[in-house]
Amino acid sequence: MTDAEKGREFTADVLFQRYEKNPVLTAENWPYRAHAVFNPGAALVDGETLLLVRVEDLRGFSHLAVARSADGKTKWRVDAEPALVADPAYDEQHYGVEDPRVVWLEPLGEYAVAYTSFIRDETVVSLATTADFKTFTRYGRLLPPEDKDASLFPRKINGRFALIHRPIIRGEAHMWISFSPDLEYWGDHRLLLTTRPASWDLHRVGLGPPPLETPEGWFVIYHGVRRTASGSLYRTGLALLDLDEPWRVVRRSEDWVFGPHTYYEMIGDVPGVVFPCGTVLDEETRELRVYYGAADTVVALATADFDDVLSYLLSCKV
Ligand code: BMA
Repeated sequence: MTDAEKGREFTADVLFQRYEKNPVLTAENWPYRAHAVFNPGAALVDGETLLLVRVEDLRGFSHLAVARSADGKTKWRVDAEPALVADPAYDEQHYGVEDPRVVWLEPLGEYAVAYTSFIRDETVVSLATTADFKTFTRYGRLLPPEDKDASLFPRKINGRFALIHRPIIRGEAHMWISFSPDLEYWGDHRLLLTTRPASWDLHRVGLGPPPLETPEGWFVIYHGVRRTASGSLYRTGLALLDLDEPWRVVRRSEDWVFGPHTYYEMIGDVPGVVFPCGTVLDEETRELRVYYGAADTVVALATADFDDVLSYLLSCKV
């Protein structure tokens, strides 16, 4: 039976296809000693796909490094040196920097990278901007409590910069949105998207790649966590936020749309994890490329027809 005959054209489980040559990057591709490469941010730079990849060394500490490809799928070129390492001058402990989300930040005319860093043994969110992924302007840590999974929106919303992030508050892990006039002072914190009882995303939720602007609203991919007897399962869901009032969730998928399944997602340092941090949308073909860490070990790619994904999401409730 075809998917259409099963009535599954736009159901969650058929939207994303794994790239047949996955994984696209592994530690073997690295020009220096690395243990694992995963959870990359993504951007289009000079017509090429640039991945800012989390590279874990053999101490277990991570830094960020650049890989480029003309078609975003093949012939990756990896820089000989790391791009961004933890900097104690900005309160970043030497344990490393992780899980970057990259946006082209219109008002600054630069890329903004939000990433996880460590202070007093706790994870927090740091921000840096760059024009070339070689030199970075560091803003340091953004907000005080334990925090992760952050990205700026690509433009100001009603005159303010906006940030989605995932603080841990009283042990709960929900997504929040905060606003700033200058990228330094943050406020108007609002609860955005919460875990759902008994669901696949009951224990934790966190932003995946940066929000993408569409005429219907801000398109968001997020990860949800369910703890099981044999570890945590990290799956992926979708949400749509109001364009002008992005703290309002107007659609949310009830099902996960992408979950760990294949060998490179089930075998590795942390089995059962798909963790997308970057997307590239091909405006001409409408192909959405989602780059994700698989099992905290390798970088993989899933593609989808963006219009099918949006049709599916618009068919969902909140
Ligand atoms: C999250 C983050 C990710 C990681 C995931 C699965 O909390 O730390 O970096 O990929 O756990 O281990």
